[in-house]
Amino acid sequence: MSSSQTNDGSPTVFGGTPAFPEPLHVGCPNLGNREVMQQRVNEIFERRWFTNNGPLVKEFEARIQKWVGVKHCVAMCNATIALEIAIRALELHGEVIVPAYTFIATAHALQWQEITPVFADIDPATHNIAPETIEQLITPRTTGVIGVHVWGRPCDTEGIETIAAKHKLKVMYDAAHAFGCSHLGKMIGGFGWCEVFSFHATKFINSFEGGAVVTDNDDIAMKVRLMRNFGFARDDEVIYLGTNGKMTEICAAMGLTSFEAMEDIVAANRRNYEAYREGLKGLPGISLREYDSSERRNYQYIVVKVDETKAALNRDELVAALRAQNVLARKYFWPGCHRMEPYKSLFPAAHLLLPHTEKLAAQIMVLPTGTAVSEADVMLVCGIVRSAVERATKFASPQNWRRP
Ligand code: T4K
Repeated sequence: MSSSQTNDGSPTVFGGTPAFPEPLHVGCPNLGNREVMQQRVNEIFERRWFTNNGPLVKEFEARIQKWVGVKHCVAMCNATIALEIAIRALELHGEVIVPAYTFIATAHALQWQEITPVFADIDPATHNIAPETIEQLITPRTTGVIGVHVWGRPCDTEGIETIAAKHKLKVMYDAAHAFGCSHLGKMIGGFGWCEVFSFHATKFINSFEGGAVVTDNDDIAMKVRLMRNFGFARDDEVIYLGTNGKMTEICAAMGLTSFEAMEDIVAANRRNYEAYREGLKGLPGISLREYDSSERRNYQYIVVKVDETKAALNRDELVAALRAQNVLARKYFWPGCHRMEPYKSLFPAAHLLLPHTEKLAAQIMVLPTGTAVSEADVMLVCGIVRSAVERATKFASPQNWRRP
């Protein structure tokens, strides 16, 4: 028995030593083979080629391209810059429809370039943009739609693209969560005009910081490559407006190392997901978002919905109970982009059109997983959730309301 457990093996949920002596993070990075990584770093030093489309960046792009099955992969310093560059390459302007239930970077990538993000509601069953909400948001200024494959679950690409085609809108996807996932038998990365992956430290595959635009469209790829490197076509010749979106060699080294560990990472994520499923089974008001195993999934996010009408405690109370035990559960994507600046000042009434986003953002918490989290850790986390829910239920039950 560890010091973090009581005599009966259950975690010390209320008071006492935290169940975990060190914080258990959501998004603790997956490492890959450290020796191989160190070897790559040594080679970078020997070559003295640190950035500007070096050999490891080219290798990383070639491997992503092949794995995803697209013609082009352009690696970048992060997904936010990749989104901004992709948006420019598609020549989006005016208004672009995006879900409010996403990481703030999706909206900021538009607003940063003075394009108005118009927030659409989600389908509460999938957490993704609901195609039927898109049409009512289209105005003469609308030029595109950005779907987000939230938690790696693919958007309803057919639904979105049918509406977009009808209104001559361009569609791209924020696939920050969805590397290694498939949809209708095809890898994510091959949908829309282009898609954007994130390789941030907290992601399924990571390059410390990193991202990529993937596309089958030669023209988009050419523009994205130019914009990534200040618009340089060759030495001393700038032919396009650009910025600095380049991925460094050290990031590509990590990206390759992480890519090679992909199957181990999926296996650890899947093992933890199954353990959470078992450990949270039957708890009133607690539902784990299920993965559809008929397609490729990365199992990177453990997403739990807390229904306070059944659990007798709300999401924030449960997150507080977990944090007291050093389990740093996260409330992604609370409170929704529309309730963050500058959007809440720009569109103070946006929430009126976003009932599902509002409800879900208040109910979801994300729990730790990845190669740094063991099955035993998962069982302990589930024990904390179970104790918190059982205790809340006990206090909420009418027989406990009587005076002693
Ligand atoms: N689109 C979507 C849909 C996204 O979710 C994101 C990013 C983007 C676009 C933009 O991609 P990038 O430009 O970042 O490539 C985190 C990540 O920073 C962010 O990449 C991610 N989505 C988002 C969902 O989560 P924060 O603000 O919660 O980050 P932070 O620093 O709190 O880290 C999350 C947890 O990870 C912490 O509890 C600590 C742990 N952690 C973090 C780092 C960096 C570690 O244990 N080790 C580490 O090295 O946004």
